[in-house]
Amino acid sequence: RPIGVFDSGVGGLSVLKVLREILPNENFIYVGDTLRVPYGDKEASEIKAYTLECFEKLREENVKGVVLACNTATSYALDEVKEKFDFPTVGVIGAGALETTMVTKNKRVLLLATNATVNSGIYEDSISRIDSKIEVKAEGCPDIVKVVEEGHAEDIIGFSTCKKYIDRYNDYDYDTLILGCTHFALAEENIRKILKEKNKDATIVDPGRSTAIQLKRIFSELRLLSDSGSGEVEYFISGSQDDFKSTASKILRKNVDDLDVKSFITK
Ligand code: DGN
Repeated sequence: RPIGVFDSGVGGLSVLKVLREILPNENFIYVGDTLRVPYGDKEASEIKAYTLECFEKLREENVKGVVLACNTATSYALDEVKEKFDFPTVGVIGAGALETTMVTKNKRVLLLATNATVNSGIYEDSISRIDSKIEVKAEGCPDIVKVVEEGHAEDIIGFSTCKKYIDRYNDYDYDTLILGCTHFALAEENIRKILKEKNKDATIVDPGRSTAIQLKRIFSELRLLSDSGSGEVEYFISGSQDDFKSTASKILRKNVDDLDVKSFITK
């Protein structure tokens, strides 16, 4: 049975990439709610309802477990999906918060995320439960989601969009930057370049990557890992196939025709 990966859009592809590297003998089902992306400026009730609906699709595809590869959905819907679905689900925030506490030395952290994740305060809460002395400043960056969905994660448009937000913290002495939205991990190279231009020596934490590593450990303990898969991925998306294929092929550096993309209908 495949492992499910869910995001509101293409952001979860950053997590899928890592999962395929570290679990080459698994197959995957990717569900992206590209029709209703972004989730980041929606009400909590909507984020929950949409996430639950997409999990129904994952159940239909008979997944053995899911990575909730969206920080926004993790913030608002992780408890509910864990309660309602009997396969294990791993959210992206726990592992990211833990890694942050291990990485920061001066205990000053910058979090870039969606407005919804920032408003939930979930990173601050999770981090301060581990180390209450760590200060987190958080910035909602909706435009990064937008340009990444449009395929600009790695170009100059992605660069200037990320820079606009990071520039606001020139006077903040952070040593750790959290990519608190899976879309932002796709722009990591641009973000690294921006920090370098500023001579800013900050460690970048990608919670999606830490989560993939955590999932491998959890699934191995649950004896859910397979040795018969081959890294195949079936994509189910709710929006335009052409838009998804063009952005995903850039991100995955694959030929559009090699992507197995199907549509699913949302309510
Ligand atoms: N990729 C999602 C996240 O990690 O929060 C957010 C994208 C969105 O729907 N705004």
